[in-house]
Amino acid sequence: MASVFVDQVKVHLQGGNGGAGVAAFVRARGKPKGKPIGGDGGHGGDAIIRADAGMASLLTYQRNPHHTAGDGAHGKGDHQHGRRGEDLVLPVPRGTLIKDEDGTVLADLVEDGQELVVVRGGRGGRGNASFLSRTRRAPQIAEQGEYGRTRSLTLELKLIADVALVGYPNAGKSTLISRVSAANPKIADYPFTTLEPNLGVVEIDDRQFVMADIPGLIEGAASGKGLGHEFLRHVERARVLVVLLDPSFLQTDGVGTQLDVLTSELDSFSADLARRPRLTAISKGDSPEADEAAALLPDAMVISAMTGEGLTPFLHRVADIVDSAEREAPDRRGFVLHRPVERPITVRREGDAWRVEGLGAERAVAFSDLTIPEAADMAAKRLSKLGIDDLLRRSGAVDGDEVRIGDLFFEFEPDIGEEE
Ligand SMILES: Nc1nc2c(ncn2[C@@H]2O[C@H](COP(=O)(O)OP(=O)(O)OP(=O)(O)O)[C@@H](O)[C@H]2O)c(=O)[nH]1
Ligand SMILES: [Mg+2]
Repeated sequence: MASVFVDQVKVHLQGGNGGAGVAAFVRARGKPKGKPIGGDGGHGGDAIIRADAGMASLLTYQRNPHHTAGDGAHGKGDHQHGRRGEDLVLPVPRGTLIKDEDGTVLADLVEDGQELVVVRGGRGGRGNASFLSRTRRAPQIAEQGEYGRTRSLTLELKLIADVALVGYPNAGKSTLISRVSAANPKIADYPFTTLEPNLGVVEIDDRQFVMADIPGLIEGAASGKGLGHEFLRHVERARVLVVLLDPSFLQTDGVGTQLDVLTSELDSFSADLARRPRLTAISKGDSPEADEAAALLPDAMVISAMTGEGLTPFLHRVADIVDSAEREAPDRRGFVLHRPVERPITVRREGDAWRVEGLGAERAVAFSDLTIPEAADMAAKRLSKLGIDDLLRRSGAVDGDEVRIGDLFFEFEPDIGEEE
């Protein structure tokens, strides 16, 4: 159980490329131009992030952060459309937050199967059969497939534990979890032995809950001292907190002070955490100082992970509080934000030229062969319709300037295509 706990990774995902449409004709006797029969390219596969109850950590993405969805196949003659590219599905543990590069939370995947399409595959290009119209009987043109986009995202896992053990360094948290569950964290008589949270399933009679052992907290933890701040995020998701106080000579603060410090750190971290049900326990009940501590805090339960003293009633009490917390606040629902992934069209200087960016602009010129007058004409009309001529002119472009869209370089001639 004491596996390495990766809780934040950056992934770089790419949608599949769209397949190209094709320009093809079938020649029928007596019809010199032939009938267009070029099929469309298939769309590229999407990149999808999906919560999966079988996943325990984000470790695999730390080792391997780059993933790409399948490409769409090219269209063929005879009206055959290319096959759609295969979707890329990344399974993540429940409780994973997805953030974009600005830090905006896009989804909080809590339930098994909950998913978010994070990158759409590139669109397949249309074949010339799609351009057939009453005025265009023999279209020579076909579109290219769109490139799959790349997107970098941060995945962040917050533990989903029923109970989190909160206490000073050395309070005996790791010893306790190793005694009551299969978790097997490192234990030592120096502070900050635990650097990463450990999860363990606790079973008592026929009851069961998940306990988290987190690194020790010290005064100022909520504002970043020690290891505290980082790990209080994990505590946030636990339904119940067990505040574990250490009566032994290892601590300079007495149990009363420990309780005050821990309480104020939890409360100042978040209002949400301040309302969390809590149980206070004194650890190391076998130690010579335990009786004195117990007399100071008569409401606290006294336990010893070493001898097992008090553990059975303690675990039942924890299970009771978990049960009632569960009844009051059923599972938190995750959410998925649906927002347009397309960026608006922008123009910027690139050396002496103008670079136009945005999916719409790239789509407008994505023909397989722009030397065909028909294709060039249609591209110019699309650009003008999107307002790109205006945008360029407002940015300061003049006739004859070089304009770049995707891989395409051409001269700015704002009059083309403006009649329609
Ligand atoms: N006598 C006695 N000693 C204990 C008991 N539980 C833990 N200890 C000792 O206390 C010391 C600290 O134990 P840990 O379990 O590593 O403490 P921790 O709270 O996980 O510490 P950090 O990970 O540093 O925050 C070790 O030397 C343990 O052997 C107990 O019930 N009785
Ligand atoms: Mg520990």
